[in-house]
Amino acid sequence: MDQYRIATIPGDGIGVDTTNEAVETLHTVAEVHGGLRLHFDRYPWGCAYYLREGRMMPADGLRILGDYDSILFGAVGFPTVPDHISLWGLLLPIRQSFDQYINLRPVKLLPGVPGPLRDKGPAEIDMVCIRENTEGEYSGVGGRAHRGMDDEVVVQTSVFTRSGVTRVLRYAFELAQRRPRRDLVSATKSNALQYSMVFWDEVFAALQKEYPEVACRQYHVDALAARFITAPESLDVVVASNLFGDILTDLGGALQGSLGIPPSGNINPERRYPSLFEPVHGSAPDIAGQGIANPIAAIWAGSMLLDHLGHTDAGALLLRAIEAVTAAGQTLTPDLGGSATTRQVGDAIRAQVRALAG
Ligand code: GGG
Repeated sequence: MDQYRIATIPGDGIGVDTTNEAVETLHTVAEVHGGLRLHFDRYPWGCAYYLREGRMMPADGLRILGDYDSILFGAVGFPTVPDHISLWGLLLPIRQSFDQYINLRPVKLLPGVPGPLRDKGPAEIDMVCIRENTEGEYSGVGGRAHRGMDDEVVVQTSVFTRSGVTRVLRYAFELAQRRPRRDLVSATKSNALQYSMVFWDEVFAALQKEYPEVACRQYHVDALAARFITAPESLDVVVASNLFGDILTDLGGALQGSLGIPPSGNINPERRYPSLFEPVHGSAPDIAGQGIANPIAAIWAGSMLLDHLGHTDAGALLLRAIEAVTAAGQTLTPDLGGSATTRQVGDAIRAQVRALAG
């Protein structure tokens, strides 16, 4: 029996509802699998915690999380706390401290889900985006001086290191090499960002020599955003800096029919630290507490977690169960045009897990 300890941080808003469904569904997968035991500990950190304690997580929060095999995260952010306080108080310190430098985000239109693009179905929308996750525009370097004065000055610095850029691009080459199309696209903006993105492009070009079998292209990120819409079928693996990747993958979520669908893995490939799995979506305060949030992104994040733990059979089973529910089209939340609740979609996926395993 393989046993794993998983920390769950449901966080804020709909993160609570969708994480509950993900945990229950992972229990179901473990039950039908037979050789897998998952133990979950729940940490109620987030904006409500901040209002009580004056911080988003306890001072020893990272030490606590460091003992787990994996982390399942919901969402962070609520109107009661400024967004930069909540994000920098919880999610970004975890990504940086645990060196989760890969943010893996599949962009795949699931069967039965009506995508927003005419003539582009599941065969055309099926790529993987890799977002650099610990530096770049999210380095957190900068400052403000002369606050509120006429001569106020604000600096926010992007930091790109050779080791940081090389490792994320290498990961992208390795992934592209393992996929049948062997195709890799890099997002740049080296016409305007003459230091950081010229450097990014140089490292990309140097690595190409090591992976001659991978076909490589690069696009300025604005043109690439347009390509996501006009020709998504031309994209297989896309690699981007932290902010570019964040923006492109929200666009990717829209291509998938709803931001309630895409998952993401914040991965430390060397496994020196636990990796964190979460839906791409945020806390959606407008529908929080209504029980109608789409749990698919959180449950799919659970499938990625199983893959990362080495149980790719269990991860694949869970993804097949999600696809069976979307293909049937009968139990969908309002973001996908249905009227089902979060709970009903979770139940439908768990029923499919049992049916497919049996
Ligand atoms: N579940 C993801 C989440 O809560 N995201 C909130 C957010 O604003 N994230 C910013 C980012 O990933 O860059």
